[in-house]
Parts: sequence; C-alpha cells; structure tokens
Amino acid sequence: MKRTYLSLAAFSLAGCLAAGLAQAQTKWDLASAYPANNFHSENLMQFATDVEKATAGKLKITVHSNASLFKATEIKRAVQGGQAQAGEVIQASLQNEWQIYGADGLPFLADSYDESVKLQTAQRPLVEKKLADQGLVYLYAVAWPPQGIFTKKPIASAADLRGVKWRAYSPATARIADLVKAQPVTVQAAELSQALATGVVEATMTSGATGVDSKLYEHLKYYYDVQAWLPKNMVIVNRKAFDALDKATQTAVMTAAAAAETRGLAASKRVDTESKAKLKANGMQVLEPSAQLKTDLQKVGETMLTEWLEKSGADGQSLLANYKR
Ligand code: PCA
Repeated sequence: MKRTYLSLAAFSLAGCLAAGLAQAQTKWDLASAYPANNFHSENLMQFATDVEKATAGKLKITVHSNASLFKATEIKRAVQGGQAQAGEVIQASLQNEWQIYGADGLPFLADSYDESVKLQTAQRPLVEKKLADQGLVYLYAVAWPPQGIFTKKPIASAADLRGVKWRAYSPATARIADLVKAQPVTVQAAELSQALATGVVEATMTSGATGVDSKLYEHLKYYYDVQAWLPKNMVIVNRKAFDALDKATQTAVMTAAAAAETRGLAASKRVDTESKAKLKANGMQVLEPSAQLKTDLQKVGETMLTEWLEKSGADGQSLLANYKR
C-alpha cells in the first residue's frame, strides 16, 4: 500500500516536471544547406548543444542540414517569414540583394584568413544593421577555406576556361565565368555531385572542403589552389523568435554564438589543410596556379572590385576604407 502511494507520488511529480518543461521549452528549427559532416554543420550542432546545455533545455535548436528543410536559396526568406526560426546562409549568394553581402565573395579583396578576419570586422556592423532592418538577428559568421579551381582538364591560363561549363554558387562566381568566357551554371552544393554526374558541370571554384564533401575527385582531376577569397556562412535568427526569449536565454544564445565563431574559424583552417590531403589521397592533382593563370585571375578580380564599388555606393566606399585602415 505504502509502495503504491510512493510510486503514485513519484509518477505525478514526474508528470508535473514534464508538463512544466514542455511549457517552458522553446523549439527552433535551424535550416542549413551543407552536409551533416561538413565543418559548418558540425559547428552548428555544437552550437545547438551549447545553447541547450546553457539554458538547461529551455531552448532546443534542431539543425536540419543538407538543405533538408529549405534549399540554400530559400533559407533567408524562410527565416524572415518565420517558417524556420534560424538558418545558415552563405553571404555571397545574397550579393544581388545588397552588394555588401557579397564583399567576402570578391576575388582577392581578402584572400587569407587574416584578411578575412579583418574584412569581417569592417563588414559585420553593416550586415548586422541590414539584417536588423530585415527583421533578422545576426548570430555569427564563419569563413569557408580559400577558394580554388576544380577542373576536368589542366589549365595554364584563363583562356583554357573558355567555353567550359562552370558551376557558380553566387553572383560573383557566375561573373567570373562571364569574364573568362566560360559558361556559368548556378548549382548549390547539395546538387553539385548530381550536376557533375550528369555532365552539366565541368569546373567550379570552391574550397577543398566542398571538394571532399561532394567527392569532386570522382569527376574532376585537378585542383588549382588559387586562394582567391574566403566566403562566409552567416547564422541568422528571426527577430520575433529571438525577442520572444527571456533575457537569460538571449544571452546564452549570443555567448554560444561567439564561441561558435571562434571554433568555426579554427575548424575552417584545419579543414583547409586536411581536405587538400584528402583530395590528393583520392587521386586528385592539387596544384599551384601558373603565373599566367594568377595574373589573369587578378585582372578578373580588379574588374569585379571596380564593378562592386560602382554598385555598392557609399556603403561600399566606407566598408573598403574601414577594411584598408
Ligand atoms: N563551398 C560552398 C560555398 C563556398 C565553399 O567553399 C559551395 O561550393 O557551394
């Protein structure tokens, strides 16, 4: 008899706790576009775990990687509209919406990790403000490893890219194709393997990380380690969803975000080295670009910076001045 009472009491206590927890728990979906084992995605998972721990389960973020919830090109709008509370977006893909988003996607403006961090310092306040105007909160950003060129056939200069079916993931990567007279075709990372298998794509400019993720060595034989720019993925939250959190939870999110930015940068550097080794181990030739190819691409970069400055106006001027300071 006594035993029954005890277990009944324990049962109802557990029930109350569960009900209390269910009431207090907020759940967010976070949409991302890259595979689960990509370093950005792993970093997002760690971020979600950190937030859950720091808030004792009050905020649970579920990461939906590999474009499983929304396609790469739909994520920003989905977060703005609240269909997903949070998301990860590559800034450079948004250049046509606002030129400043594309600053880290321009060839040779910031082409090392150190310069990328410097550019981020200048770019971040502008991006933060723009996102706030768009009903979004900026959490953190992490750079992809430096971008190089994957090709089927060896290339010695930009002329060798003429007519080549060139996969682009952003307005800038499509513009490079125009300038070297390649044929641009926009394909996001989640569909890249498929596009290569069906022959829609013969070359692309991306990181060794994506080279490994998408097993580019199965279709392409050469990687020219140009180190042309380091595009950033940013993690954003719907403003209303963020404002609905209590102060302590908001602080926990921001603290975890700052940690994710630092951890992500270190991971990116590590992955840069590791992925080039993996490409080699899978039979890919990882090469330095020739002097001619470098010169040709530098010219492309200069043209694109001029175009960007024309389009980005006063914001672009001030970003550049702050970056060069
Ligand atoms: N990988 C992504 C963007 C930049 C990168 O290194 C991609 O190729 O889509």
